[in-house]
Amino acid sequence: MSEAVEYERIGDIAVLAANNPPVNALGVDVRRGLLAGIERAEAEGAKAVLIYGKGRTYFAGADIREFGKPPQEPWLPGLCDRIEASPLLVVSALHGTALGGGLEVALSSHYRIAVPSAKVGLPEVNLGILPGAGGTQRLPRVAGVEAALDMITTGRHVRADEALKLGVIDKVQDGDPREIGLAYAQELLDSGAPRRAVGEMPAPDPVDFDAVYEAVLKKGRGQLSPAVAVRAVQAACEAPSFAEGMARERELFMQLMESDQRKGLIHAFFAERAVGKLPELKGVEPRPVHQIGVIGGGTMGAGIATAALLAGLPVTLLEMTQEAAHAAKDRIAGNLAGALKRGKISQQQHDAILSDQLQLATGYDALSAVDLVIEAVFEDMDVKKQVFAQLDAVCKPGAVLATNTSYLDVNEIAAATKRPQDVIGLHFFSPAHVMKLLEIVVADKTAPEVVATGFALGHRLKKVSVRAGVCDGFIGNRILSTYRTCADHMVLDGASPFQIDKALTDFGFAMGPFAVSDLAGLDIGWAVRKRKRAEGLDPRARDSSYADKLCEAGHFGQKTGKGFYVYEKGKRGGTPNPEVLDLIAADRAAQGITPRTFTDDEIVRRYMVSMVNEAAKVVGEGIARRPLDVDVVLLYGYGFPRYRGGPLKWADLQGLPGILDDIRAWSAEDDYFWQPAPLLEKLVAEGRSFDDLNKDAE
Ligand code: TC6
Repeated sequence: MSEAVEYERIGDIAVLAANNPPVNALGVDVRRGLLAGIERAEAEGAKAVLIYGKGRTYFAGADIREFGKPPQEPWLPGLCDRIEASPLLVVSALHGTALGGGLEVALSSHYRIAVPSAKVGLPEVNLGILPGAGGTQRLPRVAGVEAALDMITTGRHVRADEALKLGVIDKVQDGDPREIGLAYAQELLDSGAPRRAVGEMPAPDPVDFDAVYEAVLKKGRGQLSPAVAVRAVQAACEAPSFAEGMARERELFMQLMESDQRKGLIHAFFAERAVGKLPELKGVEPRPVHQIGVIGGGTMGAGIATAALLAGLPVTLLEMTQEAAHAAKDRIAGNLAGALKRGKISQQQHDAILSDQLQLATGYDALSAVDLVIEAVFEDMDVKKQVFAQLDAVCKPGAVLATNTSYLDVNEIAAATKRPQDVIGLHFFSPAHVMKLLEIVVADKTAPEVVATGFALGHRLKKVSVRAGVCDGFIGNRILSTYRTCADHMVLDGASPFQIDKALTDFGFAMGPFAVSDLAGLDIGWAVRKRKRAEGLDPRARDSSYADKLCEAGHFGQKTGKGFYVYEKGKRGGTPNPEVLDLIAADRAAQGITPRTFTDDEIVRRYMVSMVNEAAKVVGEGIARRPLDVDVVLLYGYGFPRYRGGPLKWADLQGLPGILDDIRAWSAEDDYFWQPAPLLEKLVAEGRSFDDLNKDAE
């Protein structure tokens, strides 16, 4: 027997207990153990087999770390068929998360019981594959095609009560999985229940699979796995036999397994778990945080306060005046009403948060007892310095003093206090109670426990936290500024903002850069351009004025109803604003530029290559620790298509030499903007990839 599956005999029942922490992934040892266990139970004359998982869960899926490596026998589909074919009565007892290959093992068992807190699901499409061990063939047979399509194409986790209604499990009972499983198996034996193989059930009735395929493809914005999975479910209905349906599933599974999308999505899965693991934080204890202060109750401050309140942290919110404080409370109440509507909190929790957990204040003394304070005031260095000098005067020793600045120098802000070791940047993304990304900006003197406290807070607020160093814009906004500039250059040279937005949404971005500017407010970019011009632009840098003209006319994007697009009340999205084309034409004429045409492919290539080049500089300078940190920032803060894995994973998949060649070629037309990142040159010279750097850091 393998150690990953323990064998025990209780009367007529052979018990197979998986023991492969942390999530009982179905790696090769577990698969061998299950196969050996079934064979032994049959050889020893047991009448039933119980399969369950030790520790926190039943099998949470195939072992994702094995993907892309040579497969080792027994394969999961064959194992599932073998379990189902057993003449013994096979029962699975589920707790924790029975996902992917885990649910497929359960579906090959003849009966399934689960504890009420268990969740089941087939989330494979989120990893760029489809259920490849019979899930697309067995689930429709027990739950019907409609429910199976929903579960398989969304990958959602289904609670035990719903799974019971759908017929995915047979019984829900509180208790220890081993105990309830044993009792259920005995009950089935005693009642003479038949062996019940899902694969032997009749094929389910078909639906209009072409229509479902098209709808799912459209919803996936270029992601293929959910749509391909529809075709596998179709085979469950239409293939002449169960075995032929399984063969079709296998064929489609292998297609997806070979795809770049699978590589991108699995990179994203591990990258988002790796960002919080920093060697310098090993063994460093975060400082306790029981209550926090937020300074400034605008959209950002109110969003941060909401996120903290939803995580159960009491908040003291400081504003300049009573009126401003009450307006901030209204904003928070609006955010909480949204959370209530979406079922994230109950009415009782909503009321308790507003009445007991939120304190309003107008004087700094109110912050004397908080453990951590986040400043979200106007983006102006002098204002920030005054705030931090005041915090230094009133906050208790050891309190963490955080700024939510999105580009200002955190070292300079820290220098306004006598305790720079306690100062850190916590850069939330708007709306802060919704967006998952948190950049944890570590300044020169920030103490390790303060960094650990930032990560602990991020975890508590359910954020994906990424360490960043200090520079203008940190990781995300610095890279954004470069690819946004690249888009501006393409506009000057002949592409329209609308063509660029369309090319990039076709590539998979949630929105194009010009639609994003309209959403954020064109005044933000305008202020940045004015600041940079005031600081003095490099004479080699290209500049443009067409967007300034929109702002001068009072058009700030969605909030004023007009920007690059025109927004009509009550309608989703906008239509292109034709005036923009005239402004661009005037700008080109003033600069003596003769416009040329761009293909969509060239737009995407230039935009992506500029992003990769800046990202390589960010990693090379140590602003991001690893390429994967950049990838996670772009995935969670900037609408980057997850199935492409992030810009540096995309770069690896494209090939770094070709990217460097393009930068060198384009530098002939603009050698200021297209300066190759030294790290990119080094990797190409050494024949290495960004992923190699990720591995070096493990
Ligand atoms: C499949 O089954 C295909 C079948 C067809 C075959 C033919 N493999 O997320 P956490 C690790 S596809 C390997 O922090 P949580 C994870 O990396 C699979 N490792 O915990 C982490 O390691 P670290 C379908 C895995 O409690 C540790 O376990 N299944 C796997 O927040 C803890 O994970 C899925 O897609 C795995 N399958 O959430 C489920 N799963 O400590 C994927 C986890 O070294 N997993 N690890 O960083 C999840 O969704 C979540 O991990 C969870 C637990 C809900 C199971």
